[in-house]
Amino acid sequence: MSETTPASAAVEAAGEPFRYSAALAAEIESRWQDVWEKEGTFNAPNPAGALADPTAGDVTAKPHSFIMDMFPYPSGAGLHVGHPLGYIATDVYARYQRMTGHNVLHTLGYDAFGLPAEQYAVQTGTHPRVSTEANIANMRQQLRRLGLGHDSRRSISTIDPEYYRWTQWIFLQIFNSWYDADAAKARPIAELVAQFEDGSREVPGGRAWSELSGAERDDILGEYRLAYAKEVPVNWCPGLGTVLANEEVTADGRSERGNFPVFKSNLRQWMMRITAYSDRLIKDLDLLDWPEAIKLQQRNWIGRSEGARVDFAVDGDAITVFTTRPDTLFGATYMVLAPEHGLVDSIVPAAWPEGIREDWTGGAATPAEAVAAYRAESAAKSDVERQVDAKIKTGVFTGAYAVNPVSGEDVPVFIADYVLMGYGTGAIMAVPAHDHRDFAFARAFGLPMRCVVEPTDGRTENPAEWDDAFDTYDSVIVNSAHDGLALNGLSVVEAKAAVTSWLAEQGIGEGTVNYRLRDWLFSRQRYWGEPFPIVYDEDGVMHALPESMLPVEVPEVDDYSPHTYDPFDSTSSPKTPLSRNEDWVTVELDLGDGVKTYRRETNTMPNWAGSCWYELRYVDPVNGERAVDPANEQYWLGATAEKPAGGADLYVGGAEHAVLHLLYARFWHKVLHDLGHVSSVEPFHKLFNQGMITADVYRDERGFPVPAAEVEERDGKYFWQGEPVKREAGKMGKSLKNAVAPDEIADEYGADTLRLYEMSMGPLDVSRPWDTRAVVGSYRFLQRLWRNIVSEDTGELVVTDEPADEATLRALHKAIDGIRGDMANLRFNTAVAKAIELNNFLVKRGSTPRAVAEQIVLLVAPLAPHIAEELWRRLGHNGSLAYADYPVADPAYVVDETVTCVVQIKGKVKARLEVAPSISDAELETLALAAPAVVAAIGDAPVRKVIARAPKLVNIVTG
Ligand code: ANZ
Repeated sequence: MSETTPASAAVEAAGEPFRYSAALAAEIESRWQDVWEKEGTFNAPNPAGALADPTAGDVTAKPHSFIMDMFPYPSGAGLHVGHPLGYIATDVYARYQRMTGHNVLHTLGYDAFGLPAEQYAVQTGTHPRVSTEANIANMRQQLRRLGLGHDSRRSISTIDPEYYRWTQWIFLQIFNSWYDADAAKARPIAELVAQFEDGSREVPGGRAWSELSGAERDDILGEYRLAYAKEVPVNWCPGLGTVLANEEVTADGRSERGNFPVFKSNLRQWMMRITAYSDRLIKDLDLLDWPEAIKLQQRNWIGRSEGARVDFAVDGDAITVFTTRPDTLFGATYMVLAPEHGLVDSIVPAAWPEGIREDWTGGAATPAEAVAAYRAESAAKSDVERQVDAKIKTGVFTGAYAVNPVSGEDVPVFIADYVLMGYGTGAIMAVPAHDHRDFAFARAFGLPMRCVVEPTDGRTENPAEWDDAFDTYDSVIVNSAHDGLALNGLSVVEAKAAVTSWLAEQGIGEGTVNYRLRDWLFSRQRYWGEPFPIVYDEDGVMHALPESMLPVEVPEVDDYSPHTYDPFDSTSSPKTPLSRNEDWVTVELDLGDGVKTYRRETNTMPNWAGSCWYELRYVDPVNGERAVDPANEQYWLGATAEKPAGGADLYVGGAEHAVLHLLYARFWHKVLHDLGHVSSVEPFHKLFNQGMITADVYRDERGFPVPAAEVEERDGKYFWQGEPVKREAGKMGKSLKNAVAPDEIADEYGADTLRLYEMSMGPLDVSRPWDTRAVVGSYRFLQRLWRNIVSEDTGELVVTDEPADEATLRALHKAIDGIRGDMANLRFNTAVAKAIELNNFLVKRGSTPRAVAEQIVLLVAPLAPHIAEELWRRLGHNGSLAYADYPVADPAYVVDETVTCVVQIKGKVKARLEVAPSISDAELETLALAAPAVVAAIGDAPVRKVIARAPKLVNIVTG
């Protein structure tokens, strides 16, 4: 490295030879980034395999730390300053960890399959791979500029065939396994087949395994596999030609993208049996160091409810309901089925019963017509919309009556879309007196109500006089006795138990646990995703491809667009983009019984797939033999006393991933654990959610955002192109025209300033407003730091060789002590404040002893690594400080200085106390009165007056 590079020569020529300017920062930064890259400074050695480093010694003997960010989707818009907040924070932490002796794994990959690239391809004809790779290259460049210390050898991208080969391999592991509820773990499907074969497990349907055809066996195994294909109700969007996840459907039942109608339709889809893991996904949260709010969201999402199943007889059949309140069974005065419920058609009578209320029929001539019309209406609504309280009062009577099993009364059966097919059994017993939705529905349809839980809030037992349901658990049962069953006087809890066991005795119900969590819809009708490693033979029987045939690569095609239909044609069904490639779809393969013709599965995996296991690949990114070598997995992710379930040491990302990604990744990890592929039970030990960077949004009179950068302020009012605009707080982004690019700030001040500013804006987990004008504060700090060490005129060092005096050592060691604690606990904003304080102390002092200069450089190195490297070198060190020891405080200088306080009694000195200079009068008085010498001197004499003059004097008057 030469002293004067061409860039710094240009700076010198400009007349500010050695001032820390944007130009100097730019030169230092790019030079150090090159050094780091060339020397592989941030490459972390593995214990085994290709990334093992024989020169690194025994890495297993060293503490290690695996620090992860939620990896980005490489969008074409590039980054704004809000994106790297978390990446900078993890980098600061990773650098700190390296300097405290850890082997640190820190890298960043790309989550690169997904719809935007595919849509861009449809619009422009650019292949999604081309645009995605260009976006990745651009983002890499933007991130490199920030000086992030990533191990670039480990930066995977989910679209690399060498990566998705293993995504497909994991799919096969999941496909080829089942959940053994008795063992509470996944096991290979071959073990289930062996049980069916030897008769140790009864084959569903009662026939012998050997008598079944291949297709019949497939059907049975499909009921067990953890990945299975099944006809399920889905959100079908003909206008987009694809099935959508619930999250992609708006509250009014339209596609979030494109605003097309979405219909509920039954289609054959790939599913993942995540529900098998419900209990473990809840229980193991206790082992994780995650924000409580996120744990709670996961628990609620899984939604474990204890209750009962109850059969209501109807027309020779039975409707089974799920209820969490079996204690209120006597209060069930009607029933509701989800419109899609399978029993509806068979219970509907040919004609309406005599004297039927007109509003129960929906105006239809027959029950069948009423049902058909209502179904069509509700198919157009999303689940969210169906659950909105205000809209629950729609429904129609089916014309049928069921029998309440405890009271023996006939109760009318309705269909209404506030009951969802996907929850419980898709049927409810309605207890209007004690359930709010049922109350509203009963009021709307004039249905009877019976109070069965004694009101405790002063209301009467007559629901006709109520405004709303009474839903307490904390009361006793009333009006609930008939034949052999009497519940009156029992508490809710007692009554639940009594009813549940009575139902079981009668054979018409049982206690059960229900989960809100559904199996995961795992197929998409898209091009730009991982193909499934599945083919079908001529009989339509499904075959998993052997590992040797992976990866199944995304084929080259001319047309990526999904086949779309008339947006309102709910009877259409999707045709996948891949299915149009006959050459690819039809294959000749030898799957062990000679070459045969097969058809490939043409759905692709959802974009969640790649992010379900990337922590494992970071650990062993170039392994061609397996997804991850157990030795490497065990080393980086294995369980320890501090992380009982194992997992990455730190995972930083946005709280918006509280459920889907974080549940899916946990689920895959557990399956792989059960099957013996990984030792850890959980993927992420500590989770941290960074706050968002917000920014002012300016809107014109019509409410449209205007470019924030062009707004002028005059007398507290805001104007854009002369017109007044309104200011509000908002998210930073392109759509609100308030995005600030990191490159802009780096150009103006350097990347170190940007890093420092982002870290100093506030606590990491709190959202913070961006203020470009405030960035200069961080810049000035770095300038002062530079000036304390390097002459702006000559470029020579200005540090002195004198030893540091007591006051300087105190300032230094207090800063070290505080900053270490802040670094270890991700409190970077206060770490920055302490570094600034120390630096200001040195400014006031007028000169900087070399030993102190070295320490402050090391202290700020994780935050502003380029300037620190440069100063370190100028201070005479060779090579990078990335692995230098982080300063350690000398406790002798950390304890507060003390002053001597004199305690006098009646004017005579009786004791001397060493106290903190900041002590208050009251504290000092208490201390003085408790001092043994003082206690002895006072004896029995009454204390008349104490005058404390903190910190030096206490006068006690006795007698
Ligand atoms: C009778 C009853 C009486 C209920 C009462 C509640 C209060 P959680 O706790 O969320 O699991 N339910 C069951 N299946 C449903 C479905 N598919 N769609 C809509 N609602 C459904 O909720 C369980 C309760 O939600 C069940 O208990 C059932 O109403 C309703 F005083 O049964 B309950």
